[in-house]
Parts: sequence; structure tokens; C-alpha cells
Amino acid sequence: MTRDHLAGDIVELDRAFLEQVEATHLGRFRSVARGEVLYWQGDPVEAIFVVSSGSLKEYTLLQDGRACAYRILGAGGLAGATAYLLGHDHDTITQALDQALVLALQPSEFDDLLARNPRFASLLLQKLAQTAQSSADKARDLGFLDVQQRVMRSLMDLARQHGIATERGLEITTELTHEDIGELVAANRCTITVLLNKLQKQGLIWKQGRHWVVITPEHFQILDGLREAVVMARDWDAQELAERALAGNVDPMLALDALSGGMRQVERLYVAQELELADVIWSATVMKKAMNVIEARMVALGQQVHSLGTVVFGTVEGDIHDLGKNIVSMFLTARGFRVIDLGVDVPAERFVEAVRHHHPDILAMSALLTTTAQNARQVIQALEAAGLRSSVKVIVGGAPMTPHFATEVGADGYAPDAREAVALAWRLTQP
Ligand code: B1M
Repeated sequence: MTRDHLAGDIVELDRAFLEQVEATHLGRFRSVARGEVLYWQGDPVEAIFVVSSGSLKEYTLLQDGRACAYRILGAGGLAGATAYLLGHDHDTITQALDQALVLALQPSEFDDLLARNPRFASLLLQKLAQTAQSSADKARDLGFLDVQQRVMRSLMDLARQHGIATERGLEITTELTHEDIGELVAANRCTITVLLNKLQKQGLIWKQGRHWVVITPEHFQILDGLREAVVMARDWDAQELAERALAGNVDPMLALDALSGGMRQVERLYVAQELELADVIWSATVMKKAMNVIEARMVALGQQVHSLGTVVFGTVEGDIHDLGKNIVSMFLTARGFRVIDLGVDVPAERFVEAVRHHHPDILAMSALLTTTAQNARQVIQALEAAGLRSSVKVIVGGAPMTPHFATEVGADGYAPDAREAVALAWRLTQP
């Protein structure tokens, strides 16, 4: 069962479960104020709760005092049943995230329903199975996704389960603090603040009043599919998804970000020795094919705007990594720069020759190896020797580069990613 089916099923199941419990007229409604705790870790089980409206957060306090949230329960969510069925005290804290209404079932009522109401028993079983499934998914995410991907996935899951559709995306109707999100993805509040800003900049999420809105599930599914296609090196999927992305009006820049996210994941797996170099090559090939599909759209976007200047771009000598360069190049093209791509493994003389010939506004160099990054210095020295340094702004980027490194080799600027590279190029070309 895919994650999407699962999310759809959870919503359906929660609705059916709540209807079933309410139809029995058992239990007592109780209103819970925002922040109020229904029960603490270690409390005996006095009631089992079904959420009627609003939302609850279920979390545990770890020994070092950090909180780890398991899930957020919306209407139809069930709290306290696992501890009761296993015959021990509560091992989580359950607290209202907003004004909530819950139906409190006495243990005897719960037992009665279980024994006499087969529909209730069957729905309960499905709910427990789904809880186990989402815990397994979460454990898998912790192992394979980086924090940013986990944040995005959590928000998307919450939107699908507790969101309402708006014109541009899904609005999560629960008020979530950065701390709440951090507890869900096992990261601290500061990290979450940085990542939420990053996701907002990337156009994947935005704020509507006090609520988060995330892109539509269709777009997220395509983007997540692109990331996964790179990780799994699924050639056909990647091209098809890239085409679906364009047909479905997914922002092409988001599609490129998703492909890069896949490659970051490949690296983690490679470093953890779960992938061989051959797998990395396959993933890179898949990524390239999907990028080719997207490139045409990026070029078309760039043609719609007045040219902002010319950029001569290449990967430095000794380095054949070109995926990052190609993405930066596409972003620059889409923004309206004319990019002259010199390819990979470019010696200093070819950079100099291209500057002499094309009179670019910017010379851009990419380097991915610590060793080859030093070659950027040689290019700048060669430009100086040719008397061309003052005629062009030089920018550098790639994993081993830093702002400090850029200054040290005499470049005019450094950018950590494609978006920043576009902003930097734009700044440097302003009169
Ligand atoms: Co290579 N590789 N690789 N590799 N490879 C790295 C870079 C490495 C960090 C992996 C690792 O060991 N953890 C490591 C370098 C270690 C180091 O020096 N610090 C490494 C190594 C060692 C090697 C080989 C030596 C492996 C070998 O043969 N034993 C070999 C070197 C070959 C050579 O260049 N002479 C090699 C080969 C390869 C493949 C051919 C298999 C393949 C490249 C395929 C290709 O590019 N066509 C490959 C890949 C895919 C990687 C990793 C896994 C992913 C790189 C990538 O494409 N990322 C990589 C790990 C890593 O980088 N974390 C790794 C996706 C891409 C979109 O991101 O390139 O970072 P990135 O670009 C970003 C930003 O950096 C930035 O914006 C981009 C988009 O956001 N950016 C700029 C890039 N250029 C910019 C320029 C700018 C501004 C921003 O302004 C001008």
C-alpha cells in the first residue's frame, strides 16, 4: 500500500470510526482547552478517548527531557487504547493542540463495544494496524530522509489527514508551533525554523494566518516521485514524472529541487556503504534524463524575459561532476541570463578563451572535489595574466566551496545553491 493510499484510508477510517462510536451513544463528551493535558506518561488508564473535533498531540518525554511526538490526532483519532489493551499505564502524554472535543469511553464501555460490536472491533483493528504501519514508515523516514525532507513529509501527511483544500494548496487547520513540528521529526526548534524558512523560499509551503499551507498532494506526489526515482535509479519513472510535472504545471524549479534532494539521499546511502559507485552513476544518469525533459521549459521561461546578461559557465579542470552546474545553469537561464556552457573538466585556458571571445558579465565555476576546487584559483590567476580579470565578475559554487574560500581565491562571490547563485548573479550585474 502506498503512502497516499494510506493517508486517504486513514481519513476514511477515522471518519467511519468516529461515526461508529458516536452511533453507540456510549461515553461522555468532554471539552479540552488548548494546551490541556488529557493524561500524563505513567498515569493509569481511566478512559479511552476518541477525538470528536480539534486535535491532540501524542508524545513522550525522553530521559534527557526532550519531547518526541508520535502523531497528531484529528477527528476520529484514538488515544489511550494501546496502553489499555496492553494492560499498562499510559506511556505517552496526550495534550490538546487547540480547543478539542473528545468522547471519553470508560474501560468497561470499551470492553463492551469490543465484545459485542463486530464493526467497532474491525475498525479498531484497522486503526491499530495503521498506527503500526505509520510507525514503521516514520522509522524508515528517520533512516533515509534528511530533516528537511522529514519536515516536508510530516507537513504533507498532516495536510492530507487534517487539511482543507484551498485554491493553491492544503491548509493544515491545526495551529502548529515550530516546537510541535520539531517533536514530530526529531529535530530541535532552531533547525525547524531554518528549514521552514527554506521550504517557504522554495515555494513548497506558506503561511495563511496562523496555519501552514502546503502544495497540493498531486504536486507533492510528483515531486516525491521524482526524488524517489533518482534514489531508486528508475529511468522510465523519472522521465514520465518530469513530463507529468510540466503537464501539471508544477514549478520546474521545484522539480529540479526534488531531483537534487534525491541525489543528496543517494550520497548519504553511498557514504553509509549501502550503495556502490555504480549505483551513484545510475542515479546520476536518471537525474540527467529527467533534467533534459525539464530544461526545455526552463529555456522557454528564460526566453520570456529580457536578457539580464551573459554567463560563461564550466566545471573546473579535473572534475567531471556536472549535475549541479546544469541545475544552476537552468535556473540562470530561466531567470533570463544567456548561459554559455563550457561543460566539465575545463582547463583555465578555455575559460580565458571563452571570456575573451564572449565578453560575458559573469564567469561561473563549479567544483565538487576538494582537490579540484583549487583549480578555480588558477583560472582567476590566468584571467589576471590575460588582463581580463576586471572585465568580468567571477562566481564559484559546489560542495567543497565556502564564502571564505571564494574570497581567498579572489572570486567576487559564492553561492551554496542554484537559487542563491541566481540572486548573486543578479546582484553582481546591477549597475
Ligand atoms: Co562524485 N564525489 N566522484 N560522482 N559525487 C562527490 C562530490 C563526493 C562528495 C562523494 C563522497 O565521497 N561522499 C566525493 C568528493 C569528496 C571530496 O573531494 N570532498 C566524490 C568523489 C570522491 C568522486 C570520485 C573521485 C569517485 C571515484 O571515482 N572513486 C569521482 C571523481 C570523478 C571526477 O570528477 N574526476 C566521482 C564520480 C562521480 C560520478 C560520475 C559517479 C557522479 C557524477 C555524475 C555527474 O555529475 N554527471 C558522482 C556523483 C553523483 C556524486 C555525488 C554523490 C552527488 C553530486 C551531485 O550531482 N549532486 C557527490 C556527493 C555530494 O556532492 N554531496 C559526489 C546533485 C547536485 C544537484 O548537487 O552538485 O552539490 P551539487 O550542486 C548544487 C550545489 O553544490 C550548488 O548548486 C547545485 C544545485 O543546488 N552548486 C553551485 C554547484 N555548482 C555551483 C556553482 C555555483 C553556485 C552553486 O556558482 C558558480
